[in-house]
Amino acid sequence: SKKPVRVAVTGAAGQIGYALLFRIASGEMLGKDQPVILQLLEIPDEKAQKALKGVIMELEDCAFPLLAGVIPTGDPLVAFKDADYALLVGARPRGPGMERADLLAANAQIFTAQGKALDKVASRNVKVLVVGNPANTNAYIAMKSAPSLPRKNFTAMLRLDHNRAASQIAAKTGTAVGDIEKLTVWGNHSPTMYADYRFATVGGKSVKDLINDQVWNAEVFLPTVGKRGAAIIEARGLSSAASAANAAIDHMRDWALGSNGKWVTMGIPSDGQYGIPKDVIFGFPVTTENGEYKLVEGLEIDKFSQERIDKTLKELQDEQAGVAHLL
Ligand code: NAX
Repeated sequence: SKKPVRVAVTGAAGQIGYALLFRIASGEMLGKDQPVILQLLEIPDEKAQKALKGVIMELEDCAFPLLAGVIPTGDPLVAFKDADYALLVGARPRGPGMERADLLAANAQIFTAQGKALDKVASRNVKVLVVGNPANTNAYIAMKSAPSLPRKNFTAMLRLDHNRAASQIAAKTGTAVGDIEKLTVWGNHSPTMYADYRFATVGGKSVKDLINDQVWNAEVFLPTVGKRGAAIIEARGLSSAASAANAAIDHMRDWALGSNGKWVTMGIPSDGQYGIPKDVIFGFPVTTENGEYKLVEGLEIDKFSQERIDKTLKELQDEQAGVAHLL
């Protein structure tokens, strides 16, 4: 049987953690033949560590055959030790009266420390997914704080936006969501993201031709996908958790095991393609194979799309500028 791999998860006692850990331990992320050791980070605070213990008791009670060990900790150097995968879910949420700059600064501190810890102790091939918001900028900070690790190891989660877009398109066209291909979401994980179905197909047919309604695209589809997180909070009284955990599983599974030629969306450090400056962590269409992602290049960007891409890029560059003095 295979040697266990080490999967670090931060914010492990939070609501996404609770929807995520059991699926990783059951083999849904890395395969039903891949044993895992979970290395779970929570803030050192007594209450958080106690809640984490409770989650671990439940993990034990699942008797997952693939779960080869669980390490709870309040120390990033322990959590990331030899980690093959790191899912950075824990982040500082915006509190009452907190300004955007305060939020950026609080998270810059967390992701600088975690980036440094990854740099020091993680596997040199560690695959990092940042879920905690602002996800793209947090991934950028972690990447910049880990200079001895390859830049390409750092990614941010745009997959929830991708999956939300796919679901809206399936509903609009009366098709099965699993049949939709070549969809992508450009940019920041925020309401400025640009979900782009111009290249998408369903059952071999063009989604754009099937919908054939630019007003729906601009005035219904994009706002619905962009504001979906807020709509979930409004309905549930809590932010998306199961769907976020599901997207994290999708992102890591495809990265590790391959997408079989299918396009998926990942937030990855730009190398300058599509006019996105180097190092900006941007949502792009990629395919994945043999543990590597590959950007889908050469897509035509029309005027409408360019405006959307410029807008989401500007927001990301403003966020980057807001943390530049902290790096
Ligand atoms: P919760 O508040 O339920 O859980 C977060 C957990 O992280 C808490 O238990 C907290 O103690 C812990 N934590 C905070 N700072 C930490 C640190 N420095 N080290 C280790 N643990 C730390 O939030 P949850 O609903 O689980 O959401 C987690 C993050 O995901 C939030 O930042 C949220 O905004 C973000 N999201 C990102 C999404 C995406 O698509 N990229 C979608 C869903 C979600 O909103």
